[in-house]
Amino acid sequence: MFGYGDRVSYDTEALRNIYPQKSLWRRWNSLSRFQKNLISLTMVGVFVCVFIFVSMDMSSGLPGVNMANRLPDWRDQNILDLSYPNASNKFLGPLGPPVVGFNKDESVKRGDIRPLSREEEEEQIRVGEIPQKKEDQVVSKPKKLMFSGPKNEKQEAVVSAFRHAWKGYSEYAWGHDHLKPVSRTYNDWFTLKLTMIDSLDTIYIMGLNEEFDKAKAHLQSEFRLDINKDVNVFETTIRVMGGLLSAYHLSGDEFFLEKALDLGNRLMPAFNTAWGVPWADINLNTLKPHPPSWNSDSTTSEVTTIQLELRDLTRCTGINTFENAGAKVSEHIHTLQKKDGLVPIFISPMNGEFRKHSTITLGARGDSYYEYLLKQWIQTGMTVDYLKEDYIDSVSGMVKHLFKRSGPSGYLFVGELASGGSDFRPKMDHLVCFLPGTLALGTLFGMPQEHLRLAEELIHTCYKTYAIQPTGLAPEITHFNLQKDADSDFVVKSNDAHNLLRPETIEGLWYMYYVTKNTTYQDWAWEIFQAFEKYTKVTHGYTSIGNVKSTTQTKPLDKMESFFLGETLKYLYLIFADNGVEGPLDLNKFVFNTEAHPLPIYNS
Ligand code: DMJ
Repeated sequence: MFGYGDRVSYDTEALRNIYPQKSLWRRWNSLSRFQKNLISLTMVGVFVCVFIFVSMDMSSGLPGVNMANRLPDWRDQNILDLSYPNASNKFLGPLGPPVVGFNKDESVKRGDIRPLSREEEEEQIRVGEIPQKKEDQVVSKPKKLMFSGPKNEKQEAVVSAFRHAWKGYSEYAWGHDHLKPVSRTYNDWFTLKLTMIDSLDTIYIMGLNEEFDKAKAHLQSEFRLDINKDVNVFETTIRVMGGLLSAYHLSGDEFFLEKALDLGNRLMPAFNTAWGVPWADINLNTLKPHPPSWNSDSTTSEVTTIQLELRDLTRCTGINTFENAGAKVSEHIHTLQKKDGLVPIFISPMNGEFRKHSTITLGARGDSYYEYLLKQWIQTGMTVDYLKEDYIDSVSGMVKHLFKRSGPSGYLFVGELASGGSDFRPKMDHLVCFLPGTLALGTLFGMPQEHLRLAEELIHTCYKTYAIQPTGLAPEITHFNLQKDADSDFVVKSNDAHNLLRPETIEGLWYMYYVTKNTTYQDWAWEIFQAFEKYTKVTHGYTSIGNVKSTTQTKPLDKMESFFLGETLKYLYLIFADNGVEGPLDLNKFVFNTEAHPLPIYNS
């Protein structure tokens, strides 16, 4: 035993044999204090660097290497679950093909990522593949389309509204997501230049060539997709990918396609789940997908409202991955049990199941699932039967469970089923007003005439939600009275009395006019347009308002949504065209995505 401070004597020779490094110790002891400190500091520095490197996300690259423009590469087996269907494409360049892979193991947990086996890979490719289309896929190459600008006073009025909105955006929010027209500043949601990209095709269709060229020049020099930002997969697809693809189809300019492809590549890791149901959000730089902070599930309408854009991207590039990823989600949801064709609004990307007891609605989080059943069927030249069948079933389900009449006037409206389908609520979001337009569109492709009759009634109800308010503008949500002897059909709670400049009713009016040629729909659209002019126009643009129930207390919310330029003003312009058909925008040739971006109809 020896105590603290005792000197210990060693057989140094023996120790030197056993622990030859002991000589290092002796050398260390012979160093000055300064030398020791220097070496210690260097070692700590090296340790810290190694630690940072190891804990860094591999997809964000090596220090000193500019990863800014780097896309996932099929060679990077360590970063993502990879599988890549054979496809050659001129846009791949040095970045390599996009990646997507599907782990079919049911027990897979978030983060459990493994490469697919050869058999799984082949099966995956088959699952999403549209028959006839294999290696010999024909790549669609658009010709530049010509639009000659407004042809009557009403179209001119809409163009000057657009110019007013665009001026405010150009002056105070140029290159940002949204204009705040009251405070004369901007708001960035995803930092993806949303208003600019959502507006490109509206600008083009209105014949505003100078504005189009200026926006394109800005995008060519400033638009980057490798931003370190979590974005919503659905919103980014419908607004940005949809906007870029549509600009490509109208202008024929390949710059827009290249950007759409870059975005498509960056979104693909979100689909890397057991059943292909994508995560709601993804970081466009780290390429890490994840659920939103408030919910572990994805939203049903979101995961089913990306297919038009992904398919179009495939048809334009020849890369099957995008269409396969979208088709896989639709095909999977097709197999799930529904309530007479109606779907709950949440679905798990982990197990691919609908969340039990979630609401069934044609409003927020449910709406465009139904819209894209029909529109995908149209886009594929009416060749994919299950889409048509699911759409027809869903309309029957709506009639059976969601359509009711209000008291005292008997307006047809669309309610919701809460608690997993057992509890009817007479509540209708403004968003539901996409439905008459979709029903009318279907009848151009042979859907039952009964759908048009329903559409006529529903668009009338939607119009009424505007007309009965003192401002002539609809609230975000309307409740309906079910009693025949009620005082009024409509009840608007103060929390629901805002108007976000949404397009759905104008959209529905355009489809109704296009299909029926009944000019009453143009008259109603003009009335609504006048109300926007009167109550939402401000010096530097148009603003959402907080209260449609008062003409003096409209409570401007200081935000101009990108869809006001992308959709609302576009549909207003279209409805005042002769017969509702603006130049080459014929509904037998184009299908509009849910953000009003026209995409071509294919024959399969
Ligand atoms: C748009 O972004 C799209 O139309 C989407 O499908 C739902 N809502 C907004 C506009 O209201």
